[in-house]
Amino acid sequence: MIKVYGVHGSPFVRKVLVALDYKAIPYEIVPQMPFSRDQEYLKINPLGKVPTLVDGELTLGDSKVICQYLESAYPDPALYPTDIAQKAMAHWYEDLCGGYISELGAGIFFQRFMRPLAFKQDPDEELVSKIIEKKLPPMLDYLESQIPAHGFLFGEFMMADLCFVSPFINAAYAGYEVDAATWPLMADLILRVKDQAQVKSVLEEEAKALGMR
Ligand SMILES: N[C@@H](CCC(=O)N[C@@H](CS)C(=O)NCC(=O)O)C(=O)O
Repeated sequence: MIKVYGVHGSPFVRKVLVALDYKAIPYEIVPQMPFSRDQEYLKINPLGKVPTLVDGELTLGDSKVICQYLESAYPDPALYPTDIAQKAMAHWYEDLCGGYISELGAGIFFQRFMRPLAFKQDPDEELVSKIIEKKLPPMLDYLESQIPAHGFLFGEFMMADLCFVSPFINAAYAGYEVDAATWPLMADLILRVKDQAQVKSVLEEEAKALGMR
């Protein structure tokens, strides 16, 4: 059976679990904390990051690569568009949201959620304000400009929709909500993605793991 190394709460682990659930592929989660520098784990993922997916002889250590592998190996139901230009856009969205925008969401999450909880330190509110007031608005303006008035980014729910929303799920754990008056399409997409059955069930597990339920 496929193994996923990681923990609930990571936006990258979330992508992989949603993809597996969406495609109804059985898997087990092997609990693995990020930043642990666990020597055994570094043997299968030298970066020490989560997730890592192990499928028989195959070991992959990056959520984007994992999701693309799952899409090729288990194409139905699809989580990426087949049209070449749309697929390229989906990959661009995944890079942007899993890279820079995810770092911004993680910044808020780390300062306001992890720092007090795990390290008993006060959050750096100056840093958080800079993210919320200066860095996120141009990103949200861009995301807002990409969302159609109806349906999901490519019609049906796909990985790109989860990538748009995921950094803001983590930021919301730390009390940040996207302002629906300024970015109405984005605020609505967040609600609709969170309401997808497979996303909902992974988020329920996250809430338990993060002590919210
Ligand atoms: N590009 C990687 C990023 C994974 C990542 O940064 N995961 C975080 C947890 S949310 C991590 O393991 N951080 C530990 C570290 O940076 O050492 C992916 O998409 O899987």
